[in-house]
Amino acid sequence: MLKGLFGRVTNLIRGRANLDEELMAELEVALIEADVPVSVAVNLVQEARDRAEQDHITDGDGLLQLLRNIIRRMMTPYEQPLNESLTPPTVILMLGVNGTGKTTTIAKLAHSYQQAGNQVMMVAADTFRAAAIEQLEIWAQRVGCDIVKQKFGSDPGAVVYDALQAARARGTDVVIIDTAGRLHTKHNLMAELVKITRVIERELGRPADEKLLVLDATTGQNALNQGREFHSAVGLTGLVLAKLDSTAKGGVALSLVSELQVPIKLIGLGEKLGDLMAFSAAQFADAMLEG
Ligand SMILES: Nc1nc2c(ncn2[C@@H]2O[C@H](COP(=O)(O)OP(=O)(O)OP(=O)(O)O)[C@@H](O)[C@H]2O)c(=O)[nH]1
Ligand SMILES: [Mg+2]
Repeated sequence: MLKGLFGRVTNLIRGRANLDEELMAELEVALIEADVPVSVAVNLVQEARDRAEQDHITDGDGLLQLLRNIIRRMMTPYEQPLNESLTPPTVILMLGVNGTGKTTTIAKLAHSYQQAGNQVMMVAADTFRAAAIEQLEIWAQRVGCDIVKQKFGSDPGAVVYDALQAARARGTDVVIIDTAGRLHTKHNLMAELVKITRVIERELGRPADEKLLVLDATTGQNALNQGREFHSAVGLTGLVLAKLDSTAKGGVALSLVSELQVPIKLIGLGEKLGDLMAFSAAQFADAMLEG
């Protein structure tokens, strides 16, 4: 499902009989064009050059394997499982600007927790759009999980408060909260999200177990800017890279971790309930540079 994230890089190198400086320069350009930040691309190529010399690697396929290893090592610290609370419920706050894939990711995640035998509750705290509440309801029905909602326009903090009370009363295992991706202003949005995190902290006596930012992997630099803003506002615990099935520019993942130093917890690979995977550095590196 996950492949060819570095299509051009792979095609450039595969089958080359020897490695010259021209190829290394082209490699750097191809990495940058796949959304790898310039400084990271320069370091990657330098490390590849040094190791190729050390290990007497002289052809393209050997270089591809080298790059896979380097990228895997770079990404491994950012491969971490979802935090789960020892005292239920585990609370997951899903964040992200509009259209990145929040609601779809919530549905996929709820499905996966349900399949594993957990009792799941969705929380409709995107009260800014009436359609957002309806969408989440449809997903909750499909997944067969609980949902807590209020009227369109109600206070999201109050929705979350009610939901946490209900989750305790019902013995819910996992609570997944949908939030708005857009309000009248960006300032209002961030203020509201911070307020939600405070309600959770007050009710649980600890922060949310996960504050996940959903990013659209096809948006490159925008994803990075969103990452910076949300991280500085609420302190993210992880990233979700949605729509990785729709891009040949997987470099955004390298860019995000090198800049934010926040783990990538999940990746989205399509629109169906089953299209969600835990992030794996090894799989990612292999997919980026297919053999
Ligand atoms: N190909 C692909 N499409 C996805 C993926 N995740 C979500 N989508 C699609 O992206 C679009 C937006 O997804 P939503 O889940 O509604 O996004 P959202 O962040 O909740 O958007 P708002 O509620 O408008 O803020 C939908 O058409 C989804 O089907 C994915 O991993 N791959
Ligand atoms: Mg939504």
